[in-house]
Amino acid sequence: KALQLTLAIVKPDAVAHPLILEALHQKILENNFIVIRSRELVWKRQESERFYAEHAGRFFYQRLVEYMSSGPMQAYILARDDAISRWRELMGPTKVFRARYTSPSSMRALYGLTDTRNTTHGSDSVESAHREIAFFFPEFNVREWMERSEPFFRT
Ligand code: DAT
Ligand code: MG
Repeated sequence: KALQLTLAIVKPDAVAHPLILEALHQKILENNFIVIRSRELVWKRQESERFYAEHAGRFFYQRLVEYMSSGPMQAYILARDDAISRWRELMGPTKVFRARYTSPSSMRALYGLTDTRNTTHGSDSVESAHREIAFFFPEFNVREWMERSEPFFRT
């Protein structure tokens, strides 16, 4: 099966706890994701605003932007078949209380603090995955990686 790439973030609340970060890494590996790139970074407020521009004006936007620039986070390019939907399935629903009722073993159900501080991010479409990979890893060329490396990982 062909691999698909997605952009995943472990958000600041989860990076701040080493055991939670380790549990999330275990989830990544247990679920047969390949870590293609990984970097730690801290966003300036403007980067946070730009990444979440689609939510500008929503009641949680200021809170979200402030939180996402409040400390170190870890960003990953992950690969597997159906990576985008499989990663979002592991994350669980956006809202933590809903996650706890409907997907109690999801990452947000287990580790989420609030609807904003909800542990992880995952791209929601092929287009957003490409846009978000470019945002975090500007030197990474998706098309070139697919041509050169993807065949070697194919299962
Ligand atoms: P997701 O992260 O599941 O793709 P989204 O794209 O709708 O969700 O929203 C982006 C982030 O904004 C989300 O991870 C946390 C925050 N957010 C979304 N809806 C919220 C709400 N109702 N209350 C508080 N924060 C919210
Ligand atoms: Mg989203």
